[in-house]
Amino acid sequence: VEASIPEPQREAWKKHSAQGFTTKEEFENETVRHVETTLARSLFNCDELAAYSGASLAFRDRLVIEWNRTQQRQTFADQKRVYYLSLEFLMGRALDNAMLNVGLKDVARAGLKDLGFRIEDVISQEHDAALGNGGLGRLAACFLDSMATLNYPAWGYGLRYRYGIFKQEIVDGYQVEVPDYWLDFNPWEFPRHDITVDIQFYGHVSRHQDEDGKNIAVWEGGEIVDAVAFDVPIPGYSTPTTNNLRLWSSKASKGEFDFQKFNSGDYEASVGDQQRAETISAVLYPNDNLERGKELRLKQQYFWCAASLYDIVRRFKKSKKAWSAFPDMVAIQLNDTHPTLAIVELQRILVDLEGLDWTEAWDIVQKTFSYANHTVMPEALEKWSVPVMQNLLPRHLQIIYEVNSQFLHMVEKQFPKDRDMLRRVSIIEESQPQMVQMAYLATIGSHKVNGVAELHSDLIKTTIFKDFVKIYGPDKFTNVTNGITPRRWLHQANPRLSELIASKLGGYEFLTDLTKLNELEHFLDDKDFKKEWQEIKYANKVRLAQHIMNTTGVRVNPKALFDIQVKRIHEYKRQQLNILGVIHRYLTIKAMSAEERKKLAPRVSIFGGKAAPGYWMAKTVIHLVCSVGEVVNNDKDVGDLLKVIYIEDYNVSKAEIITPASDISEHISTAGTEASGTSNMKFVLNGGLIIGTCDGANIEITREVGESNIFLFGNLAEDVEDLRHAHTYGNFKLDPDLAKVFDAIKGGRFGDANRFSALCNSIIDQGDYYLVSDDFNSYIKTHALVDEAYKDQEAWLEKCITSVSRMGFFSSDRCIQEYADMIWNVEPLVPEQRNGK
Ligand code: KOT
Repeated sequence: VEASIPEPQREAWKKHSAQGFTTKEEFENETVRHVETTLARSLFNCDELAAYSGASLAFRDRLVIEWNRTQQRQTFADQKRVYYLSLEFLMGRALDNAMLNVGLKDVARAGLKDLGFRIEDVISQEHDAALGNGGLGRLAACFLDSMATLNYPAWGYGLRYRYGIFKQEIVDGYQVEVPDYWLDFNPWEFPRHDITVDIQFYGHVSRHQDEDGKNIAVWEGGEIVDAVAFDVPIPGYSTPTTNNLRLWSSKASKGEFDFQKFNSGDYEASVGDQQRAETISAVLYPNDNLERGKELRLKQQYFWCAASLYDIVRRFKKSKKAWSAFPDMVAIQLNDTHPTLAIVELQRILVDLEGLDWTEAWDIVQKTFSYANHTVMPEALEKWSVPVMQNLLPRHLQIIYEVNSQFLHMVEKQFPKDRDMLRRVSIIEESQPQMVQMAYLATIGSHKVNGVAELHSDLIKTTIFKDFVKIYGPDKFTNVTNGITPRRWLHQANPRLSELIASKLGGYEFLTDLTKLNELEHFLDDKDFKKEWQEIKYANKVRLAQHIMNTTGVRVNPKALFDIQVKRIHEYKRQQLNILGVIHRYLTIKAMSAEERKKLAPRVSIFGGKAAPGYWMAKTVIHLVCSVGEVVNNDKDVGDLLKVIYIEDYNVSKAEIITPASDISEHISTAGTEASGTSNMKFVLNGGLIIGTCDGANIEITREVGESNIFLFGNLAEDVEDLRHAHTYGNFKLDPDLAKVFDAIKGGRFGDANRFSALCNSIIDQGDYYLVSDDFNSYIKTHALVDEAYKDQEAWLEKCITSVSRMGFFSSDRCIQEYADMIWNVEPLVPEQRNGK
C-alpha cells in the first residue's frame, strides 16, 4: 500500500487524528458545531431538520473514523472479500440505525433534549433511502447489516438512483405516483470524484493480432459514460467493523462531453448529451417481480456491473497475485439475475484485456460467482433480446455465444442425441427475436445457485433448473433461507419489546445471537412479564392508530384485532383474496342481529403497498380496498366491528411503525409463488401471529413456531398445477360465498361496478390463475378460527410469546453465516479490541 505521508510526519497525523464523540457533552458540542459551521445556522434558526442534520453529521464523523480503520484493516489483512451486487438496496433511514449500532442512542437522546429537541422528532426528519422495490432490496439491506455485524470484509455495489421508488399518494381512492427525489441533503454518502470509471456502450468488435501473434478481440467505438463512486458507510452492531456500500452515479465523460458541439455554439445538443449520460442512474425501475426488457434497464445493469468489476479487479491487481488466486480473494454474489452481465464482463477482462486463455479465465469466473434466485414467476425471469444486446454490448454477446456453445458441447457429450435437452438448456432461446436467458447464464457462470426458502429451493430444482440439476448434479443447487436483521426489525422498530426481552434474558445478547430468544419460554407463567408484553403491543397499536388518524382521518379502536397485509401489490400475493374476504365479513355483519354482533371480535383490516405504475390489476385492487373502506367505515351498523384502512406510501420507516402493531398479518400468496417473503418473519418477531398459505418461508416459520401457533389454510403447491389445469378445461366452480361477494360488488355496493369488472372477471371467467376461489372457503373458515382464538387473550398471548421465542432461526446473521460457510468461503476479520470496546 502506498503511504502518502512520509514516516517523520506521521506522528503529527496520529496526534491530531479525529476521535469522534463518546459523551453527551461531546455529542452536543459536535452537533452544535455542525449546525453553526457546516450548515451555517444558529440557535435562532435551528429547526428539527437542522437538528437532524447536525446530529447526523456528528454521528457520521464517528462512523467515518471506524470506516477508514476498517478499510485499512481489510487492505492489510489481504484476505478474501465478498462483493454483494444488487440493483436494489432498500436501506430506510440511517440515523437511528447508526445511533443504535454504535451504542450511543441514549447519549444522543439526552444531548438532543439539552438542545431542546425530542429524539423521535429529529429521527423522523430523515428521508428514507428507498433504492429498492420490496423484499429483494430490503434483503440486501439486512445482509449489509449482518455482514458488518459479523465482521465480514464485504462490500455492497449498487446504483445511486437520483429517484428511488416513487412516493405513493392515494387520491380519491386511486394510487398516484410522485417522484422521490431524495438527495437534497444526504449526509450518509461520500462522493469519490477520484474514483471514476469509463464505461463503454455500443460500437463494434474487430480482431487484431497482438505481439505474440495471438488473435484478440477489440471492442471499439461507441460512446463512453463515466461512473462516479459514492460511498455509504455501513456500521455493524456493537463492532467497530464499518463496511462500504459503493453506489455508482452516471455522468457525461469529460472526454466525450462534446466540446465540438459546445464550441460551435450547439450548446443545447451538448447539454443534451450530458443529460442522456445522467439518465442511466436517474431512476429505479418501479417493478417488483416483473421484467419489461427495456434497453435503459440493460444499460443500467451493464454500467453498474462494469464499474464494479473494474473496481474489484483494480483492487485485486494491487496485490500482485497470480490470476489463478482471484477466486481465493474475491467472492461475488449475484442478487438475482440483474447483475449477470458481471459474469460476462469478468470473462471479457480476463480474456480480452489480460490475455488469459479462455478456459483458464472461465474457470476463474465460475469459482468467483454465485447466484441467488428470488422468484419463479415467469414474468419476472429476465430475458434480453439478442438484437438489443448486439447493439449495446456487441462483444458481450459474442462471449455469451461462446459460453453457450462450449456449454452445449459439454451437454451433448453427457446426453448424446438429446436434441430437446440442448434446446431447453440453451442460453439463447430460439424465439423471434432470439432471447438471452439470464437465469441460465447466471447458473452456468456460477459455482453455486441458491433459492431463498426450502420450498422455493426445491421448486427451482424441479422446474426452471431441472435440466441443470441433471447436468451439474444436485450439489450445485442449495438453499439459504432468508432472514432479517433483529437490530432494525426488533430493537429499532420495537424498543420497548427489545428492552423487556433484555430485562428477562439478562442483556441484549439476543440481538447478535437470536436463538437466545428461546429462553423466553421460561417466562410463560410470569404474570408481570406477560402484562407488560400486552401493554407494549397495545401501545404499538395506539401509535399506529394515531398514524392512521393523522393520515386518513379514520378513528380505529386499538382494542380491535389488527389484521395487516403490507407488501407490494401483486396478484400472486393475493390482496384481492384479502379484500374479498373483508367484503364477506362486512356482508355477514350486515346480516347479523344485534345480539350476534355483540359476540364478534372487532377488527381493523389494514392494507398497504405500492402497485407498479403500469400494473392495472394491482391498481384496481388498491381502488377496491379504498372503495370498500369508504362504505364500511361510514356504516353506522358496523361501527368498531370492522374498519378497512389503506395506509399510503408503505416504505421501510412506515414498516417500523406498522410491524410492531399487528395481532395477525396476512401472507397468503398462491402456494408455490412467493419465494420466501420476509415481512412474515418481521411480524412474528414482533409478537404477531400469521394467517398464511403453505408457501415460502411460512413453511419454515411453521416448523419453528409449531402448527398450533400459526393459521394455515389453502391448497398446497403440489396441487396448484392440477387445479389450474382443471380450470382451463371447464372444471371451475365459483365458491358460493365468493359468488355473493361478487354480487355485492356488481350490485354497486362499493361504487361503480365497472371499475372492478376486470378484477372480478379474472377470477370468475378467466381461469382464476391464482386460485382465489379454490382457497376462499378455507380462508374464511380460518379467519373464523382467528376470531375465536383472539377471544381468549391469555392463550393468544401465550402463542405470541412462544412464537417470538422460536424465531431465532430467521436472523439474517444465520443466513449470512450460511452464505459465508457454504458459498463464499470467507472468514470474518475480527478487529482487535480498543479501549475496552
Ligand atoms: C424480480 C425482478 C425485479 C425486481 C424484483 C424481483 C424480485 C423480488 N424477485 N424476487 N423478489 C422477492 O425477493 C424476496 C427476497 O428474497 C423474497 O422474499 C420474495 O418472496 C420475492 O418475491
